[in-house]
Parts: sequence; structure tokens; C-alpha cells
Amino acid sequence: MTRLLPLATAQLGPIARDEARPAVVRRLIALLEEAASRGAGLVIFPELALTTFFPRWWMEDPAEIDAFFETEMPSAETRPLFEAAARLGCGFHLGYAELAPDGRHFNTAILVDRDGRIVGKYRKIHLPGHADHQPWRPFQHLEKRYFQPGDLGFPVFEAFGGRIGMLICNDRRWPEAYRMLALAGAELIVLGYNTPRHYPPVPEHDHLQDFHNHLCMQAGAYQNGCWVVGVAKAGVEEGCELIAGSCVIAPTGEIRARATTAGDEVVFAEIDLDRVREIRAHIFDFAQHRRPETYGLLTEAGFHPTM
Ligand code: ING
Repeated sequence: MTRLLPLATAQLGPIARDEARPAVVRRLIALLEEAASRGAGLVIFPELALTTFFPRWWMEDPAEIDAFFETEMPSAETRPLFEAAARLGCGFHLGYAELAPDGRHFNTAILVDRDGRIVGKYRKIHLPGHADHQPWRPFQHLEKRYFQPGDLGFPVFEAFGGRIGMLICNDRRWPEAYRMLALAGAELIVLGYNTPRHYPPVPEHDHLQDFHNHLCMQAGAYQNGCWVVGVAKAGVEEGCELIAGSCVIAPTGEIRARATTAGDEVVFAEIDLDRVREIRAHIFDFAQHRRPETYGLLTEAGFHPTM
């Protein structure tokens, strides 16, 4: 049995702080059109794909902060992307900053079907960085200040002929996130990321960012028998270098395709969703081999060192 899904990563280069939404949406549509012209039915855009990565700055004016958020999706400014999806018969994953009607702020991603309808939504659960102003850093990482932890859990959506889950950036470093989606039946996990090369708390790891990026996604794919697609906002954005490395990873953990630039770049790959069975019906057959009765610590809040 094969269930083919032609998809594409749509990596983005830098988005300037003052780059208006319509200009960004035009870039997204150009990438969607290129991907669709190569046969893609699903395009994966990065995390926070409508604006610059604004958590790099300390801001206090609520109006200045909220200007980076979307109060409706689609809005007049983003609707052309949804219309392009319907016109091309090509859906997409999009990350953006969500200001919910009740005033809560989330780092959000949506899944839009080939007819332009939103069929799935996820709000980032693992928020990295800090909430206070830390001037010692060359740039801030204030996701804990500007976003609240996601409240939608780890949902899986029936779409594009399979079962699709979403993660966002730092989520990809946490094994529990992939496992939650795989236990809910996910066959494909799509995620976007904005990852600075320089990690101020541990600068001696800066040269390892590309390695860690692929390490955690390849492990997540293999240990859960899922396809994993990770897509970067890349390049030097407002003076801060963001890593690239967008890629499509097979359930075997192998990198099937990857970007080779740090700019706007489409990489096409036709994946066979049924390949998850090579892993999920064998080495990681959860029903046969998992021992959840021994994993209690995994869901306890504290940290219990035994020695
Ligand atoms: N960015 C980074 C990420 O998890 C980070 C934060 C950078 C963590 C470098 C560790 C090292 O990829 C986001 N947006 O989560």
C-alpha cells in the first residue's frame, strides 16, 4: 500500500521588522505558487512566518507588541494566501503570532487544506527563553513574556490523506511532544522554527545548532515512526543569524530532502505516508513494546533524582 503526499518545505529568509504584512504575504504566495507548480499539495511555512522574530527585543508598549500579532485568521492582509491555496489546490502550514479574542497571546500554527479552509490549529507548548529583561544578552529571547503556553494539547488532524500533527520550534527538542502526537496516531509532523545560531547562555554550543536541529527531528521521526518536516525562517534577520536546514525526514530518521540556502527556498518531496508502518508495526510497535506502567516519572511535575 502506498499513500503518496507531494509536499514542499517553504523556507523563508529574513523578515525585516518594518516589512509590511502584504509584502510578506506576497513572498509566501510566490513560494506557494512555485511549490504547486512542482506538484505539491501541501506547503510548510516556518514559525512566526508573517513577521520578524520580535521576541528578540524587550518591548513595553502593548500596542507595539500587539502589532506583531494577528487578531483574525485569515485577515484582509492574509486572505490572498488562502485564496491562492484554493486557486492552486495546494494547502499549507503557517506559523504566526495569535492574539485571541479573549486577549491571550499564543505562538500558533494552522493547517489549511487544499480548498483554503483551516482544518487544524496548534499553540506552542514549550516556550523557551525568559520573561524578564536580560540586557547582558546581545539579543533577548522573550517568548515567555510575549506568549502564553499553548492550551490545545497535541492534536492530530485528518487531512491530506493522512493524520497530521504540528509542533513549533522548541517543541521539537522535547521527545514527549513527538510521542504525544504519535500515540494519537500522527503519521506526519510538520513544524516551523526560528533558531538563532548564538545561544547566549551556552555560546560554546553555537557551532552545534545545525547538528542539534537535525538530531532532535531525526530522533523524533525514527523513535515515533513519523515523517517530520521542519522549516526555518533563516538568515541574518535584524542582525541576528537564524539557522537554516529546512528538511523532510523519513520515519527511518533519514533526511529525505533539505534546503541548501539560508533564504526563501522551496524543496519538493513526494512522501509515502504508509512508510510509517516499517517502524510503527515493528521496532516501535507501541502496543507490543511500550511499557507505560513503568514511565510514571514522565508525567510528574517535579524532578526526582534518585542518587
Ligand atoms: N527558538 C529556539 C529553538 O528552540 C533555542 C530557542 C535556540 C533553544 C537555541 C536552544 C538553542 O530552536 C525557538 N523559537 O524556540
